[in-house]
Amino acid sequence: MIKILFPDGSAKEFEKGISIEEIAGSISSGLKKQSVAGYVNGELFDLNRPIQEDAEIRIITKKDKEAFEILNHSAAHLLAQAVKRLYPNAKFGVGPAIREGFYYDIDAGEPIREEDLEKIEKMMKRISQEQTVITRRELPKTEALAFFKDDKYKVELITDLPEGEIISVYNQGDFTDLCRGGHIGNTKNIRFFKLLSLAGAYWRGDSNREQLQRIYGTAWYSEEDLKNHLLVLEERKERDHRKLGKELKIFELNNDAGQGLALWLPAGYTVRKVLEDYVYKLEKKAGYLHVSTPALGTKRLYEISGHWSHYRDNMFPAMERDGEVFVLRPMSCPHHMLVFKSDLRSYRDLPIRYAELVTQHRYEASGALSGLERVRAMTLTDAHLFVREDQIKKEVLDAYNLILQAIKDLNLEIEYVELALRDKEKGKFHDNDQLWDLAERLLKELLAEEEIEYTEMKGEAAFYGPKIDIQVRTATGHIITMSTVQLDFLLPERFDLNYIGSDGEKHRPVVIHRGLISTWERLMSILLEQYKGAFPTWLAPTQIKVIPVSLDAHGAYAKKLNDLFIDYDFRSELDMRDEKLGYKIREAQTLKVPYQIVVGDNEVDSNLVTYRKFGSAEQVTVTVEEFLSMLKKEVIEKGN
Ligand code: TSB
Ligand code: ZN
Repeated sequence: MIKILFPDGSAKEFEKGISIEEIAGSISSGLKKQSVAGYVNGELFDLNRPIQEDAEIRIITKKDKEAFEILNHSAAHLLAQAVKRLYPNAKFGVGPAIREGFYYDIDAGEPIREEDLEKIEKMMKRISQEQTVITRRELPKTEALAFFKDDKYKVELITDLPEGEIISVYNQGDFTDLCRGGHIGNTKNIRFFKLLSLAGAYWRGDSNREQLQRIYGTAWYSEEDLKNHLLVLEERKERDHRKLGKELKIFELNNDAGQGLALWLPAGYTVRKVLEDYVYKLEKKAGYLHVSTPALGTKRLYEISGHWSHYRDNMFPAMERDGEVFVLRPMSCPHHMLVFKSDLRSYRDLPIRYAELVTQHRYEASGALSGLERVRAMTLTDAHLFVREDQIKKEVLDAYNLILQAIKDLNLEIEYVELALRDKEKGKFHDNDQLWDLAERLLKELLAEEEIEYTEMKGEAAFYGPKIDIQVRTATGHIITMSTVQLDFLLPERFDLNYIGSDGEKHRPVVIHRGLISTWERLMSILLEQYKGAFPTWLAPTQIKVIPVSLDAHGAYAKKLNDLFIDYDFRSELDMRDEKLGYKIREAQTLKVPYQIVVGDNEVDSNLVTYRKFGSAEQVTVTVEEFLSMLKKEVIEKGN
């Protein structure tokens, strides 16, 4: 007999060799149905694995978060088994569970095509219906190597395992895989799954090694859960800014222009201009001064700042002409330091806040590029604030609040705030401990005083100082930085910046770097995804589309309206093409134009405007004056 201790502190005796499944069954048949695995003395055990000694156990049920991973890991095995049946020469890399499902890296001996996924999925269903028991076996390394001798990838994985480690394999009928576990007890329990996509993946992530094919899928415990998840995926695809950017003609990426070097199309550029004006006014009200500095600088400038030693991997290579060496700037901070240095400064002049829409270039790895979200040429809503030490907290807070204001005006959702700190172990940061401690302490104090919730991220700081980053979630589910406030004691020292204090002595200012609403590129990706392409009226590339029912009968009045709207500074377009009315309306709909105005007899006869708001089926008829004042109010209030 062995003694089993439960999480609630109770204990019970069982026959040696009892399994989690049997223990669950002895408690209730409901629990048995819900259980998927268990922890035995902290070790993950499959349902049917015999327990040989006294143990503390915790039963994992379908509701526990581990359960999803166990199911999806098992689904990966099921996928491999199905592939092996269809492609007998297939060899397998790794097949883990991931956040929303699973994948398996496969060398099938011949290319698997997108349309083959269906037949693989069918085979998985068939194996599931065969109701094969999944069992674990442990063997010594030499035996494992012999067993997998025909699969070079598995042989490599086993060879890399430490000597003496127990190697476990899982068998389900005609298929055995190297695996740590845990698993579902029977293929019949993997019922609700879907194969999603196919991608290339290098063996061990190394681009010099074999290229395998990665099949992604997802598995759930109920049909409803699976359905809901597929809906979420569908919705995400619809929201992806790369798709929306194409449909709405916002931007273009062309490999001849260069990877990550985006072209702004007329509609995209229009939105960008509106945002430029918006940012300019917002900053003017907050006491910023606007400057303009070049995208090219000497390499020397970036050696002085420290970018060349700490940030060079992110820069395009230097270029030489007539003995002078230049770089495309990755950041504007050094230029703004020189702007500060262009004059003598007194304590009464501070704070000085220089803002610029900074065009800059960064060498991002080609694999990291993603639509407009991560690019190589970008224009940042940048600013550098030069402040006295006694002004640090107020200026950081004001900058932070200005960011919040902009985010509110844009109606964007923040995922969370991050405090990015240095990681001493890593070499990419400047090494003055005293300055780091001071800067990090000040930001932490400020966040605590203002009761701002945040997550700490070690190692994510800039090389010159810690940052407060505002994070958003993208349609594909990952997190990116939108806005940032950064505290920097280093660059003022590197550039030997001074101001004359009230004591008549020289003092060092402190620099605050601020990214207001990211770069136009990243911001556009965020806006497209969060608005699902439907810009609010104040931002919409085209705010009004005027469509006459008949060109002859209504064209003249339609033109009169369109001219009037333009005179009133609205972005209005007249559609006088010789196309069917239905076609024109559908097109305005696809472009998500906020106001569609269809001009017919009624409008011409009584000087009226009939509009339909994007997203609403209702047609509303008003006087021209009413329409103008309604729209004006909407734009000023940045409403929809
Ligand atoms: C705020 N020197 C500071 C500046 O003064 C700076 O450059 N900080 S940064 O490196 O954090 O970048 C500022 C912002 O640019 C980031 O918060 C992010 O929103 C945006 N950004 C960074 N890299 C890219 C990229 N490759 N593509 C698009 N946007 C980017
Ligand atoms: Zn900066």
